[in-house]
Amino acid sequence: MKASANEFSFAAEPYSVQFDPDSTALLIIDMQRDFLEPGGFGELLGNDVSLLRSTIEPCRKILAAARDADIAVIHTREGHRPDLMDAPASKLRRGKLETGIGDAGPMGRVLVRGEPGHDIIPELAPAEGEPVIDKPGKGAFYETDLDLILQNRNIRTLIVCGVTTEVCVHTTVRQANDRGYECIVLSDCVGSYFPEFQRVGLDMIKAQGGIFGWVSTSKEAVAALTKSRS
Ligand code: TIU
Repeated sequence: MKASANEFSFAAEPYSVQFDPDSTALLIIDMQRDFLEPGGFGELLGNDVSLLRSTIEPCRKILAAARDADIAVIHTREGHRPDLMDAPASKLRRGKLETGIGDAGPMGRVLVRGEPGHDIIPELAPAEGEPVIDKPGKGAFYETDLDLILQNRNIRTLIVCGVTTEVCVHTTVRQANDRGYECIVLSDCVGSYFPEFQRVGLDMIKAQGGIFGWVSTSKEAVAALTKSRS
């Protein structure tokens, strides 16, 4: 429903949220082979990566809708320089992994930029003109130019997808919220290796009147974006 000039409404929890398509971006977090395919960082951490794959189809739908509606699209990837100089020693040590960050794995060196595992999955490959933010940390605002890119495009609202819900999605949403962005997280477009963390992670975003933002679904988001440009 159109609320005022260029203001549209999004069905969400804990209550519906207004957005202006010109100041809205779709932010897709770390939909990389390293997290979604066997042999990558996610599996080396001991996780069942198949749990994340249900996010691919809803992400594909919202990505197509955002492109059709001419909404800004931004992708992120977690990874490090080949010399690993941007990886804290604590991160390299963490987990006491036999094959860890920077080591050779089935998809190249684990979580290293330029390696096959670091790529975004082919289903969600970035299109020309869609910025890809390479981030060394969990949060997409940490030591990246994401904030600058959003400010230069006058973006105020972020529709957030990606993996994993309680790690990189949560860290990014918390960082965005403190910077004044309004985040709408799509429950079927974010995934966790832990079903309990998925549920609680989403509850934490929308609790207390939307303490970090809103939770909606790809269906609602596709409907809202389609309406905004019809
Ligand atoms: N391990 C895990 O759940 N996630 C990460 O390390 N990175 C992201 O969430 N992208």
